[in-house]
Amino acid sequence: MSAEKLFPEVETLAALGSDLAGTHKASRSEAAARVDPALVEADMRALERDGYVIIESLLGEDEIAEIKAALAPLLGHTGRNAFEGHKTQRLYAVPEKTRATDRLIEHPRILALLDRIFLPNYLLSQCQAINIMPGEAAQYLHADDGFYRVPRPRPPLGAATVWAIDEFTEENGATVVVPGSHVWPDGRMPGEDDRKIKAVMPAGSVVFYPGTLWHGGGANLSAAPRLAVTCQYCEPWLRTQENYFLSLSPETVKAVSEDMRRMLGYSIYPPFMGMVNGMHPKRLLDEAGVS
Ligand SMILES: O=C(O)CCC(=O)C(=O)O
Repeated sequence: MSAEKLFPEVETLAALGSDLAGTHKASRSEAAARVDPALVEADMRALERDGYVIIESLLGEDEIAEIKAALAPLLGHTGRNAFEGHKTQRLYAVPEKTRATDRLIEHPRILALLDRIFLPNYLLSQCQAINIMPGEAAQYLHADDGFYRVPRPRPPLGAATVWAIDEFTEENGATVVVPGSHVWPDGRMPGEDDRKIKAVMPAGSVVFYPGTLWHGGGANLSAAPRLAVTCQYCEPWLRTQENYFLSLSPETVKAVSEDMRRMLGYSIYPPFMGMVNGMHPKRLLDEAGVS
């Protein structure tokens, strides 16, 4: 399958002729639309070629410090199995617990890529903090959207970011990616001979990859933890990993931006997937006086 077909041009909003919503039409992020198209194009070419792109230093020192301070008291128990990592702290349902990471979830540079890859009104599938502690073994390699049982090779059904809140180094558990594995067919798994790259990057940087790319958390051979925040997104017609529809409080929905609300389920996949009592879910916000 050619690279172009892996990232087919998604329908424009205007082409979404089946959007029957009268008031709350499908929409995209205004901030993402303002990102320099040359940057988005370069990121897309890297994604098509390699299956991942590292975008360095998107966060300032103050932002990193704020995220660290917000996450530190929330991080506690370690993983329950080898996938989560027995020496890895994982914090789930992050949007319900802190606003400090919203800037990662809705970063315009990331949404600009998602706007190119997915249909309008794509969803946030999960957001978690991952703190890999010293002595942790490498996570087994996997492709994030493998649980959607649609044969590969195919366009991605999900996509992920891993944000380096601590610097990612060769030793401390930087995400390991398998370049080019996003185009592999079903049944092909990474072997010893396949090239693997550690996403070494300064704090405040992000590695972005489609859900079809083989990757995993690295082994932490250093003496310090490696803190990351990962956000995953999916097509608007798929089930999300975290069930935000049930788990978000009204206070959280009130506090987040329009872009976040849309990604958290206050949106439909036209013509009506996601409706509430036959109406657009944003009617609930209208009725509650949340603008
Ligand atoms: O922590 C990382 O670098 C990646 C973790 C990951 O891929 C996962 O938990 O699904």
